[in-house]
Amino acid sequence: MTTNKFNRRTFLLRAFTSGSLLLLAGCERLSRSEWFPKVLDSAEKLTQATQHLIAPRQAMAQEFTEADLSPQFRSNGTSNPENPQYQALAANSFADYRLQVGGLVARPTAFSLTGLRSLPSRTQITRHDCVEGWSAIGKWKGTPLSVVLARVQPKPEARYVVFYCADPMDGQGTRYYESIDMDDAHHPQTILAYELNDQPLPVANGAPVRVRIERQLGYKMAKYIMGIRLVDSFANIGGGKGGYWEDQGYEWYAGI
Ligand SMILES: Nc1nc2c(c(=O)[nH]1)N[C@H]1C(S)=C(S)[C@@H](COP(=O)(O)O)O[C@H]1N2
Ligand SMILES: [Mo]
Repeated sequence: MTTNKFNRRTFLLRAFTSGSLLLLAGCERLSRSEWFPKVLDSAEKLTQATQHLIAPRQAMAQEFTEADLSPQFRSNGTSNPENPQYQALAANSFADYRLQVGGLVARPTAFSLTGLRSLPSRTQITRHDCVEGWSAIGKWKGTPLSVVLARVQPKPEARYVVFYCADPMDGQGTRYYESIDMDDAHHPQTILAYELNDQPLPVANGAPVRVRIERQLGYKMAKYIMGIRLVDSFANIGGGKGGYWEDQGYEWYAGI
């Protein structure tokens, strides 16, 4: 049984990576054979690597060069959270900051800024597109979210990653928050950024940590991240739509 599954998986991996016309012919023939539908049934059991190969969502966002950098990366939305706890952390250069990662994970962990910086990092020069109609190219450095997830070990039922931010959005205790699914969470360009243009992330752009999700619009890229939770639903979080702007009517999936 196990050997059988392995063979099918190996076959599919080869088929999907071969990129040949023979494959198409093969698929047509296979679809009429008896066991092919069974393979499709077990599609969810395919390795994540295989899914990435076949899912266009996993394509990389364009990356640019230093020559393309915008002279200045503007700030939008909150530029300095009116939150006493945040202000106290900022006053001490975020030495006491702890990124709390919990929810549906086997090992809830609090990461200091030094701790995050000591993990493997990724640097990328990308274009940020805001729905309000402006773009800017910036150079971001940070910890791939996949690295952090590997540390905390998401449980199988985890479906979304929710980012909880420091900035109050009204007088009622509503704070900015956002969420993405596990595909975006594992995308190589999804990073917890702590540097912008070779400098520690400025407060105006989300210090000490903000997320970059390069295939989505600007409002997905939560700034001032204080906590991350893995959940199986966001029905009971905020207005239940998966983000502050989503609760006001924006699309949850803001792919570009
Ligand atoms: N916590 C928080 N994150 C946020 C926002 C915000 O107001 N608060 N604004 C969003 C929007 S609409 C955009 S376009 C970008 C702006 O990022 P920037 O300030 O680095 O330009 O952050 C996004 N993330
Ligand atoms: Mo935006």
